[in-house]
Amino acid sequence: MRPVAAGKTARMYVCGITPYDATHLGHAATYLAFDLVYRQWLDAGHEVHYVQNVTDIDDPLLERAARDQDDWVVLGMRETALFREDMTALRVLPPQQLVGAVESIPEIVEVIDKLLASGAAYRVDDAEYPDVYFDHNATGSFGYESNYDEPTMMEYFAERGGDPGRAGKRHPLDALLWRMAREGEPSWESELGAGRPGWHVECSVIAVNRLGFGFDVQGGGSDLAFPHHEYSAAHAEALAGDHPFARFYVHAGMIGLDGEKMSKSRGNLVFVSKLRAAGVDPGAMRLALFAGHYRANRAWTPALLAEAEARLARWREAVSLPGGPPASETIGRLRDHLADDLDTPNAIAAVDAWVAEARTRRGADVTSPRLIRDAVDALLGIAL
Ligand code: 5CA
Ligand code: ZN
Repeated sequence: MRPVAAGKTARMYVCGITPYDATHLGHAATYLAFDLVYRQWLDAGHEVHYVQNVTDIDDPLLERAARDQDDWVVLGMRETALFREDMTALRVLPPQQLVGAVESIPEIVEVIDKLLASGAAYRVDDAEYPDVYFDHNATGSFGYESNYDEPTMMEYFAERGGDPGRAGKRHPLDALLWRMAREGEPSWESELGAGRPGWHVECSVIAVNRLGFGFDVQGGGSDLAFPHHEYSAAHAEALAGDHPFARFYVHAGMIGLDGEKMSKSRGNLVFVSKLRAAGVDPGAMRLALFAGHYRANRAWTPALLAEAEARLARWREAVSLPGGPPASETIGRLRDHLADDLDTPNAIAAVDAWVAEARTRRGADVTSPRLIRDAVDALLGIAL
């Protein structure tokens, strides 16, 4: 990430949850990575405008509600509330705006209308359900965000919510913008006809309407690099006739459990709320997830957590001592490592070195324990 001028507001959009299940450690790792970005910017003296969405209407939510004979609205509200509680417990700095898809439907409809008018969108050739699709080649620069070749795009498109086989589309990679109402599905009246929005256009519109076009960071997990972020960018770029949607696309690695990506659809989940209920300190969850680099796919294991708990105890003990070795060099290294693409393993190692010296050799600097505690709090979000 390149620094922007001091005093200028940094603008970040991070893709939020689809609230059909509780927050697991994979979600937490992604939001913690962007929390570090936020903290870096604050430390550098910037103001931050941070927006996040909640995908409070989409197929997975409806499927889960049907499975559990739950009301999809109640399910979404309940899981969103739990997510916010988990994020607060993890000391994640909240976005200034947390925006639902449903509340954004009027602005989304307006954008789809314009895309239809400009020819970037079209209705499928289907008399019963003339859904609206996006011509993925409308901008001429489709594919620049993920840099995948077409076979890879096709594979991920099919795997991650796309519908390559939908009859009536001009191209298998064209993405849904507006789904006309189906029997038994929620829908909203609009000038497009009653229906509901596609997934990518939701984030595209929510981001640009709040942050402006060409904002600094579009974030999420690496599973969103394609199709989601590619299409969000293409929709906005087709609308604006400008490029790029965001200056940096930042993707966090996937957290796995027992050799597989942790995912709601696979059900191999460790929930933040369960760990909290078991008395696990949120600082230990942070340390465990920060022990690996944010971009790396990595595994969650009980040993990782145990190691983080032991480290947290050592750090707490060291900052409670009446004195320690000087803090300034350690804080400088902590800042430098985090500024280097959020290199948390080395940032942690820098604090570890100070802690080890404080615990073994003590130290005469009576201000340093407090300074280290404040730096760890501000930069890593961990309360010692
Ligand atoms: N609502 C959409 C984004 S608009 C969505 O992907 N929701 S989600 O609930 O499935 O995921 C929320 C965030 O957590 C996304 O940024 C996603 O990339 C990230 N995420 C999901 N699973 C993992 C995982 N196992 N490891 C790391 N991040 C993950
Ligand atoms: Zn999104």
